Amino acid sequence: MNRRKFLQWGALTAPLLSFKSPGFFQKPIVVSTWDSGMPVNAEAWKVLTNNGKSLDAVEAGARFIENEINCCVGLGGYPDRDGIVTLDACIMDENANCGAVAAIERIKHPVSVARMVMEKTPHVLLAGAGAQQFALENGFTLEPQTLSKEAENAYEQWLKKSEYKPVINIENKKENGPFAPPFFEDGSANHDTMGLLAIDATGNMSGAVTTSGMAFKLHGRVGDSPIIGAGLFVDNTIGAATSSGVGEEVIRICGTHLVVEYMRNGYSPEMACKKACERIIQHDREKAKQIQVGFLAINKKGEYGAYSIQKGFVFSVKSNKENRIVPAKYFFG
Ligand code: SD4
Repeated sequence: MNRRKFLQWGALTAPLLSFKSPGFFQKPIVVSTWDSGMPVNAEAWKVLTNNGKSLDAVEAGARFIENEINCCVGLGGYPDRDGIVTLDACIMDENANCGAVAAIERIKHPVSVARMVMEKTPHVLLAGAGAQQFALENGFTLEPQTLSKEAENAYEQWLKKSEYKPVINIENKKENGPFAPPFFEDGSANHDTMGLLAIDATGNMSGAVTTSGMAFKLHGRVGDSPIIGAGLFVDNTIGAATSSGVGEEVIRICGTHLVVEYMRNGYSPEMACKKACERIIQHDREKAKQIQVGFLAINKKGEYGAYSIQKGFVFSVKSNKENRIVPAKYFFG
């Protein structure tokens, strides 16, 4: 392509690239996955309106939902195939500092362990028994190895068929109340994830993710949620993204890193999320029709947007002007 043609092409595509998402310039702001993000945002908002740092805000939001024993995030979540709850979490700040824990057991606040990995060690990710050991050495308490009542019921049901079958949009629990864990007669697999992104009053951006991962997974399975660049990515000069859904598909495309790179190339948060979903669909369209993946992103201006493969992905927004649940656009539904 010669220079003239290139410039013409640029002029034609510029309006597309500057496509505006439904959001508008604003800070502070916090966005989070699913409708269960509303009370999570409220918790983060307390920090943000107190001139707090975005890093403290996302940690506070994630801790709030980890505390909800009747929620599928945290120790109240559904177990793996062997009946054990294993948790994944990560956190990332405006200076590209990041920390994560994967497949950690019997620790109530994996997001805070992730933050400690970030702040106290030269590492990014600790897994399994080592992550638990690190948590215990740093003042966290070992919780009992029990399942919540709902998780136990679901696990018993699931054992009848023992079939690993992720359920699309299981996280959208409006019908069951904001925190009620979904319960299915046939024990079909459930999962849940809280991903949140915040910009504080100084304009700095952070993100956090916490999850019990896909229910009835193999013991030791790690999803996208604690993987920096898959379940979460923050570039303070550009924007941040988080994901929910079948983590293997997100890992395969380095999903949230891809979303941020699309924003770097001029796409709006919503278009960047759409293009990342497209990447998954391009790999295997028929398979993609059977699964859910949703991306949520925010850019430096405080514009936000999301996109999912299936209908039903929603996210929550809180700023000075908004406090609402927003449905994401989607490919199939
Ligand atoms: C995982 N991405 O473990 C997570 C699951 C999830 O809502 O997002 N659930 O693959």
